[in-house]
Amino acid sequence: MFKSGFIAVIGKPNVGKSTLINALIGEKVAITSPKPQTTRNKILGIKNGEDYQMIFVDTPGIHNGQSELSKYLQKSTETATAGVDAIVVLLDAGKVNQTDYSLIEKQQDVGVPVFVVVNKIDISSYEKLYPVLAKLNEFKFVKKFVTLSALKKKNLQELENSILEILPEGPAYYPVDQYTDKNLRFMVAEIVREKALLFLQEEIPHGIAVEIITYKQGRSLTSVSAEIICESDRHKQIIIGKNASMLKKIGTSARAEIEKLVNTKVMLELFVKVRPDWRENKQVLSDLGYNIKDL
Ligand SMILES: Nc1nc2c(ncn2[C@@H]2O[C@H](COP(=O)(O)OP(=O)(O)OP(=O)(O)O)[C@@H](O)[C@H]2O)c(=O)[nH]1
Ligand SMILES: [Mg+2]
Repeated sequence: MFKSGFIAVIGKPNVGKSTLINALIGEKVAITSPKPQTTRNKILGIKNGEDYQMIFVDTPGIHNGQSELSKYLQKSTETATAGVDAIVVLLDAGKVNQTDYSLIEKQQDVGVPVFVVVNKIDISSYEKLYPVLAKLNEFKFVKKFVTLSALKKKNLQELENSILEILPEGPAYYPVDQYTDKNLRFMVAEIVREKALLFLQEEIPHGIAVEIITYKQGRSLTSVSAEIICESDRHKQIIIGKNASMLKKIGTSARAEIEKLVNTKVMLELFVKVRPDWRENKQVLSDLGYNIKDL
């Protein structure tokens, strides 16, 4: 019997949703960063077993911003649980609060098995964890509670086994050699954004987007030019840095990773462009792939 199904992974920003999906798939499907609001799209991570296909849906962390971009992110998360076969609500062991409890409670209405997974146990003590687990146990409808570390790949098997148990019989929805629904162009833009998130500080990360301008893949060389879009001249200066040092740092780090992904040498040209209102402009958002109508 072949089993297959969709599993949405939801939770507050920064709890480790993308890290968990990457760890389960064993490939980098989604970018991760210490800054909240890293993921902006619903991204599928496909885990292919001999007799199953688990399709994990990565989602933007829940938050209540007011910008058009925020509305897009909120809608992505809301629609992510429609039609899935199971839901994983992910919590950060050290930061569980009322928002998490409300989110768990809400999933009861969806009517599919819900798993509550407490992540980052590598940096949490049992004394701290115990009251959290006691409180979580009050949610009787939850199918299973799992504690794990996505980063250290600890106890992933227990989650996998539990999901496999409830996975319905079904076909492989995607070719079995495919591990994501996104194309290389999308992933290249995301890698550039990840490096920018990593190296830039304070308010800038939330205010940037990356757009691929040209993408030419040859046999031994892939040429990419991309624009980092930001919201002000001051941000532009910081992103470029003194003698273009910051842009070089982002570019060098991104290029090394893109080379591994596309398996050729990579020429990466980065430009920085100011678009003060990009997070509010529906047309620009749509051009960047954040179109609320697609959700
Ligand atoms: N110590 C520790 N850190 C972790 C673990 N899992 C994730 N992290 C870190 O937590 C941060 C956030 O991880 P992400 O996977 O980007 O979190 P996310 O939930 O996808 O965040 P958004 O996309 O912003 O909603 C990163 O710095 C990860 O390295 C874990 O098990 N242990
Ligand atoms: Mg994420």
